[in-house]
Amino acid sequence: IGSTVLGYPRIGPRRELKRAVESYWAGRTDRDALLATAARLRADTWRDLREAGLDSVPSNTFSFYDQVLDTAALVGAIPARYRQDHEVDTLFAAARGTGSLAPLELTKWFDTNYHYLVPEIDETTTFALTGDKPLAEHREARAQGVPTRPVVLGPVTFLLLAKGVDPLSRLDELVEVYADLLRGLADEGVEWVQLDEPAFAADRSERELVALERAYTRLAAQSARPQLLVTGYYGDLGRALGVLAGTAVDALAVDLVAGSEEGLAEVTALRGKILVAGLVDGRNVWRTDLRAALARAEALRPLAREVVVSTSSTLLHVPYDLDQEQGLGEEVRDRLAFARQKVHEVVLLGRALAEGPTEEWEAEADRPRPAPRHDGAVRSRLTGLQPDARTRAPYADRVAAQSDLGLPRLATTTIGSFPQTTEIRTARAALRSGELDLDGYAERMRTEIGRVIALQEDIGLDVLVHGEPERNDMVQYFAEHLDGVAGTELGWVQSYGSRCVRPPILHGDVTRPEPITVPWTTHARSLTTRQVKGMLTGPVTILAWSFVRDDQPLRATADQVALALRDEIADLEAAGTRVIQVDEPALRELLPLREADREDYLDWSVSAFRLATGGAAAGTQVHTHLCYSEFGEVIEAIDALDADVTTIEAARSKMEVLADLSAAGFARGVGPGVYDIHSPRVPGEEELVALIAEASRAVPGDRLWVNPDCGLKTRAYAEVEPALRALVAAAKRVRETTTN
Ligand code: THG
Ligand code: ZN
Repeated sequence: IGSTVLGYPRIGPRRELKRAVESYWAGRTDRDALLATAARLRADTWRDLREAGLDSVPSNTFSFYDQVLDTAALVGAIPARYRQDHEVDTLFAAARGTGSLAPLELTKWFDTNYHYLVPEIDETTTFALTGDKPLAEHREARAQGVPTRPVVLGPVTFLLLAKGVDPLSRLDELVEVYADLLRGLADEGVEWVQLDEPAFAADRSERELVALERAYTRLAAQSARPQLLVTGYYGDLGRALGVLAGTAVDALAVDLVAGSEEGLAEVTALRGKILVAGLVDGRNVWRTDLRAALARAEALRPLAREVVVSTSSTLLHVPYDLDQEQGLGEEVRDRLAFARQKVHEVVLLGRALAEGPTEEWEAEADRPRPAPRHDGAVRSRLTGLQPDARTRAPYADRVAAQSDLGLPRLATTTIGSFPQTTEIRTARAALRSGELDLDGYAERMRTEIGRVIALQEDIGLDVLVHGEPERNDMVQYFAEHLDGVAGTELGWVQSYGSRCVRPPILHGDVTRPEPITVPWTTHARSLTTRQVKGMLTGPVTILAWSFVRDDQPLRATADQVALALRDEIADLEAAGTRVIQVDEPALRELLPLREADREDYLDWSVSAFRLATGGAAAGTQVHTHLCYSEFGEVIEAIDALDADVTTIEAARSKMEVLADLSAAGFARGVGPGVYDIHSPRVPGEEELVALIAEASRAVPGDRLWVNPDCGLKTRAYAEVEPALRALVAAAKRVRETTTN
């Protein structure tokens, strides 16, 4: 194979696919226009990868929405209820729902910031080869003169990601469909196929490893088939590597960035295989140290029949092209590589491995790499921290010190953001284009804050928020206001479907040049006598949704961010703010795939949160907010955050979290979300009364908060206002009819 990459971004260098798809959804363009844009994006990708000099170019890395959904369509596993006349409409119906149907469930893809649609497998699922996307795209590329290697999600990972009663029990049937697929590809002259099994970078049971062995023994035994490359990225394959090497598959890809060489030498069966060495980081944006990578590749040679250079994972998680960025300073730019630059690194390494270092390789390897921004002050502050810097006064003392906040039992609040209206977006666009100056912009934001405060007073909420009109994204906003962090102009990365994010780049020591949120919160407080919550994004979430420097432990970067937030909290307090929320929606997200790595992660993440909040006075009520319902594995960590009030997503998990929390001994304030903001549906007062009453049986009224389950920025006022009125009325009724 020589040199290759395991996958590539697909939204288009300027989000062309997002625009095409959303315009098709809105009925502004027809299907042919959508298909034409998609074909052009694929063609551009194959041409670029070919011209860059890759020996093996992947295909089937394109997707209209999600590759797991595509795989479901390929093997006949899209539930019949979604079926439409045209395949692309079926995909969109399953992904987005229809007037009468809810969509498939969307959830996080391993430990990345990408989200996939969860296949539903039940007794009505009949696996069959019902699509030809891998073959069709291979033909399309070949017509363009580019032979490609189709990439398909592997059968075992597909079933492990699916929901239903024991999907893995359907493996043998599914593997026969993959065998059909391989036969068809071989008939067409396809030489290599890549099957991705990232589920095996996480802990797997004996039964799951046996399933893996069974699947690949069968697929490799197929007589008419392309050569098989099996990957398992986002970490070490662990025992799965030996299992796969023991089958007759032809090549194995290992992630040498999230994982390591450790243990490869013991897998003697690897010696007969092609080893695809993932040396160029597929998930982060740093340039590769080519000398170190080449040395590692050389050292692998005795362990395999042939060594091929590749990326550690698909490049789906990094932006397209550094050359599109105009605003990055050289001291940052010269340390970066986006997808296109990473392809070039892979090509250079592949050639250097085959023929020895070329002049071009030397030049790139020696191109100076500026040192990260160094800030002695933040470093000495961290080394000189007092032992109690991460510990607040005992909870009972805090409760006493906060008693003058004047809050009722079953206090009501919201999570922080209010709807982002057209006026807000227009003002932001006008600021960007220069039509509006900073003062004019700030004036519009203050007007909006005034509106939101007046509305909350009228509704009768107890703890108000300023509504966050000035924030585009809760991480990007803070990143833009910190030193040591860079933003991009076109560094978009797919989050789910047509939705993208532009992760900031945490490239150097982080400091806060001046207060970030204080003027907005202070303005909001000046308009009301009620408490207004200060709103911050926590250090773990800032790291989780950014590209983070890899020259020091995450722990060290998290603590620097935490100190900036600690100072922001001190400034909010000094300005008179008594309630401050530090959001950590991503705490669960960043949880490592392997159990063995979790203790260390939970230790640094909880420590960083506590460093951010540990300077708050006893009389300051610290809130935190966590999204997503699967809290089981992190419940003790949530407790260890030691926040006075924790609001959580619970509407969809029917208050089950409350039981989990009390079982874990959680005894501080808690606000289980009482309605689902992800849906436009307005909850009725009666159902809210029932939910709040149920919650009040588990949590005493002075610790129970009543709130929606997440921020309101994606909703419209037409839904938000009646929903909040119902929420306040319901809380009041339960307050009057209960005594605990
Ligand atoms: N911010 C960031 N990362 C996130 C989330 C976030 N990761 C997890 C989760 N939330 C992902 N959810 C979304 C929800 C909406 C959008 C993206 C990710 C979204 N993006 C706009 C789009 O694609 O049109 C662009 C937003 C922008 O202009 O910045 O709607 O909340 N960092
Ligand atoms: Zn949330």
